[in-house]
Amino acid sequence: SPRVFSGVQPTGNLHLGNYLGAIGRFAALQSTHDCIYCVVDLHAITQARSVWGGPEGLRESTRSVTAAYLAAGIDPVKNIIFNQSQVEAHSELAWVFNCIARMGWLNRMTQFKEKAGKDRENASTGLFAYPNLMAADILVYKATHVPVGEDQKQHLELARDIAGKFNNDFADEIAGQGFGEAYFPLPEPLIQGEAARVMSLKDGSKKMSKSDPSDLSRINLTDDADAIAQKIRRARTDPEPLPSEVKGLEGRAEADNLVGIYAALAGISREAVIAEFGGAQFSTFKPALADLAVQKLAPIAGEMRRLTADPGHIDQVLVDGADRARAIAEPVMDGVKDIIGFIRKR
Ligand code: AQP
Repeated sequence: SPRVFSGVQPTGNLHLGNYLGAIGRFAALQSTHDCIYCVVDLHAITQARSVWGGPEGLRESTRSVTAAYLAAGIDPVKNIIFNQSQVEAHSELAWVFNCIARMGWLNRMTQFKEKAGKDRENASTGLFAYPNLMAADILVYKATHVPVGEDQKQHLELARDIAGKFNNDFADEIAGQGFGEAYFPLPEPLIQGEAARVMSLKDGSKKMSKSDPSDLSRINLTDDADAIAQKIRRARTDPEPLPSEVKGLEGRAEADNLVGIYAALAGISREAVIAEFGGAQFSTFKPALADLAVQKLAPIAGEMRRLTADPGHIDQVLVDGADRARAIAEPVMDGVKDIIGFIRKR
């Protein structure tokens, strides 16, 4: 049956991009798929300590991402919710994939270039190998579908390349041990709908991001109604009113972003937003957008606050989820060991 895997890094404030591109879509998949949703704490430490906040910050963010999953309606009994570092197989398979992926493949990853910035010599080797760990996260469950924002598409293509190369390099052993033609499925991205890529409120050419130094560039899931309204009011726009047709948004990145956010929050198309607001000034559209954002986000923020007030409960959700995740991942990892020729206890 189709299996979904996705993850979010515990690296600080979750924002509207994380919600509309990822977390907000996760719950919808639980009726049709087996879903595994991970808090990828091993990924978080690929960046500077100041980004993930040190041990206290990491624990707090891990609980906060878990709370966001639960607040977004993901059922932790029907699905699996856990933090990555509790399931050792992620690290084990990532090492194998470090030996499958090629330097040339990783050299093409744009996220590394963006996150490493100018000081590439000083980036961690973990940040460089990040996509190999991400491939391991997905493939250690033989997941077939991965709901992510558009920014992760390139990493997913790399995961497919890694799965394909492993299947190919060990084709004889895979067949010989009765695993059939391929050991790993080639996972497919699920990138759907409006606002799969939410842009910064201050610069329509950059994605909304946790690590942007300007808090005005993003709407955090924990922002209150005043903060949301203020950030939308101060969002950068051009001076023209909204166009009367969607194609009039071309070349107007900031306007397009706000229309896309409205569409995604309302669960309608950009066309429907323009049908309602075409010709309107931003002084009319922005307050409507702020009201909608508050209406959609306030209940999630409230539920996250309620859940994080009881860290013991959240930690138990993660421990239980990790036990169930391990039960799937370990046999897959045992197969990898047998295929490669690592001797293990039987
Ligand atoms: N701006 C965005 N629009 C749509 N989707 C987005 N995602 C992130 N930013 C946007 C999606 O959120 C999921 C989790 O992302 P992550 O926390 O694992 O890491 P990230 O992609 O590096 O996200 P951030 O928030 O922008 O963090 P920093 O600042 O560290 O780079 C993913 O599915 C991602 O696609």
